[in-house]
Amino acid sequence: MTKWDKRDDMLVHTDEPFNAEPPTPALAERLTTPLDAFYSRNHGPIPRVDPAAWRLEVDGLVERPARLSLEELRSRFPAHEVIATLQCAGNRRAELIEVRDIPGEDPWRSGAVSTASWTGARLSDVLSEAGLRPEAAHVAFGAPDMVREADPPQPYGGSIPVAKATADEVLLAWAMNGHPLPAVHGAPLRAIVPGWIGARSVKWLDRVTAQAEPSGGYFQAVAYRMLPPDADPSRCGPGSGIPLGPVALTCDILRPEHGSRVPPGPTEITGYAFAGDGRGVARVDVSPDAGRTWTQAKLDAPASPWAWQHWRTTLVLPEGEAEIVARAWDGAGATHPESPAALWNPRGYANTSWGRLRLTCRR
Ligand code: MTE
Ligand code: MO
Repeated sequence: MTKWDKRDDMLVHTDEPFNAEPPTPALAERLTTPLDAFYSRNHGPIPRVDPAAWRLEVDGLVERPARLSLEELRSRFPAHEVIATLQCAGNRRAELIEVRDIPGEDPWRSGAVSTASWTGARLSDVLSEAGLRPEAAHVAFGAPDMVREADPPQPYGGSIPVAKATADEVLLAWAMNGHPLPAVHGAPLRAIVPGWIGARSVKWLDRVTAQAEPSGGYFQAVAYRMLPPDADPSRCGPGSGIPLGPVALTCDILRPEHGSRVPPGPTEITGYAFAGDGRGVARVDVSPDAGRTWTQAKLDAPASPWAWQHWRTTLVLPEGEAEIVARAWDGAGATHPESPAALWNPRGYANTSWGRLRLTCRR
């Protein structure tokens, strides 16, 4: 085990702050990702929060502000379990960097996506006990981890609109795959915003604020926004670009591992597709020859509207170099772009291009 109880073969982008992703075959085995393989994305140092001293402040545009201990949260509100996939907006940035460099951002490969069953109280239950005022349009999340890279340095945070905050699937979670939340994943409590970019699922959550406007903090107003390709991020002020929320339809290949060598002949290809905000995946197509011919994959039924769906197919691969691609379709008959070049953006977010796997087929 390496740092933070992760498996030895994690690809660690940076130690401080800790940013690590598993090799993708580790994501193919089970619907829910084992804790030691779950990716972790951190902007600052991982705080060690004393659960006995910790309190959640509920404030802002509410009738009855509250200060809740973990015990109060667990005893006063019914516990719910939601199987949800977290995907970092920077997942697969490495492929965007191949198109054009993205200085200062980690080159995440295909492993910044994982799924867990989360247990906690519904944010909507906590908000209705506090009494949301009609002017409340957004719910902001606060955390104690100071991020030096932010401009100006500030604790991590973000917000979601009230419509999402009061939806049944959004949790204040204290458990992950049936275990108490590990420190690296936000102990004692984190927000889980299923179907939205991982950045909104704020860890070490200590404040929930109802407000009229989205969070003005760096991670909502400046980062995690889709800038136009000709923008210079260092000159883009707060509010530039498209704020990222729901995850766009995407599909990727998990096994065999990218760049590996397999014998020619029948090869099982496994991957996932995910349609973000509860939309569901209707079909996955896989091509053994970079998109000239296609075959339909066998797609698992969704375990939850908020979780990825695994798929598999067997392709007969000839000797030589193979380029396998995979794409998904949603219930509206929409699919996603073929190439990372079609999606390149200055901060390297939301690369939802076709899953692409290069293999060497040799005995
Ligand atoms: N919450 C805090 N307090 N600090 C952070 O740096 N990173 C966010 C989000 N919540 C972050 C945070 C991002 S960008 C992602 S993708 C997810 O946490 C990653 O969650 P994980 O580390 O549990 O996989
Ligand atoms: Mo992220």
